[in-house]
Amino acid sequence: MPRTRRILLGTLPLAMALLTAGCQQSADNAQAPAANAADASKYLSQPLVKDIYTADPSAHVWDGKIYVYPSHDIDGPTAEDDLGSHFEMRDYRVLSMDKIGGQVTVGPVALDVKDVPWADRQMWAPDAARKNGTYYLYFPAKDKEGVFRIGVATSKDPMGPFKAQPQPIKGSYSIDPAVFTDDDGTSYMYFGGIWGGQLQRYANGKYDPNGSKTDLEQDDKPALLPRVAKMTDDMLEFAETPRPLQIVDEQGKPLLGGDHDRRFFEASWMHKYKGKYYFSYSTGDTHYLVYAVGDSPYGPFTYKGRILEPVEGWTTHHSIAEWDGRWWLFYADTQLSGQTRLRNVKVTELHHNEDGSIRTINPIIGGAAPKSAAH
Ligand code: FUB
Repeated sequence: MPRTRRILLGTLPLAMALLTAGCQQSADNAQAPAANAADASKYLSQPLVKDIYTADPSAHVWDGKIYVYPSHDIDGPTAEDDLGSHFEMRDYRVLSMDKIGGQVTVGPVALDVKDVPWADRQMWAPDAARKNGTYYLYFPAKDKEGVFRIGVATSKDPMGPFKAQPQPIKGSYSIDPAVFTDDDGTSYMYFGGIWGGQLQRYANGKYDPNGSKTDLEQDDKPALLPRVAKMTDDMLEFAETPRPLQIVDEQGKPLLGGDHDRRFFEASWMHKYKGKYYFSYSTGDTHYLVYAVGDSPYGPFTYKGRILEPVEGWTTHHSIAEWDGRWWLFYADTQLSGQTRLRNVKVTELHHNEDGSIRTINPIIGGAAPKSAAH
């Protein structure tokens, strides 16, 4: 199935969407999204910014302020395919806000692919971390050979500009880095993604350029797993060889490759709640955000359920952050454009139940989000 899922849109003018946005914005050199006539009222929340396209939001709260590190979507010439070749992003812009629902500032270019010596194209989903007054931007990009690596860039300002290290992180591969810092100050990177994210091409330990374009193609065998590695004290390298992060069902059995409703696809995120580790991710071609819970940052993690039903657009990618004593889900859909390659980030409240489970969110008001709608 191609990584494309166009939607039919209504006929309301863009002005209506702007009126119901609930957020203002400021931006340098902003690229205005095309007008879209979607009925804004059917969405659970509205785009955080409307003058550039953004996706894959990684949110952090630093000194009481909220910073969001998204992909910066652009309308490139490449046709849509299963490898995500149409996600042709070339730079990053950081969003910031003093409070949820407040004015959103869109920063200037924080890192451009032309300033990353090893990178060639496709600046995909980033994340950021802070340590000892330095901010670290982690990002996947294809190198000159077309292989995804993960790079790191540093700045003294959370909005950037960031300066990239000359080489990708040694031993890094695939996409979607998420860096989690535990209460003891140790940081871990979670990463990986199948299909266009190339994780399946490392099935035998090293990159196979002729490897599968999707997954292991063995539905009755354990699914491919995300990776985790502890970071070095300087946050610039892996302190150990990345290892697979086990995700099992309630019986302790590994999720299988054919279990597309639950198996890992991409978009790793980690948050800690009441002493438990919550690893969340996207199921990709079934379009769910789901989560699994464990007792250690290395797992194993037991699958627990869905966080978000399918959004409009093929991809779904999120982050979870605590602000002002409440938890928030940052996610994205294609409300503004109706096109998978041109997404817009959003935020909505996330609730943990008494038993630690997460209440499933439906991004469409009153929408049943039937599985058939996700294909
Ligand atoms: O935005 C490009 C890619 O699409 C991301 O890296 C994936 O997580 C998916 O959102």
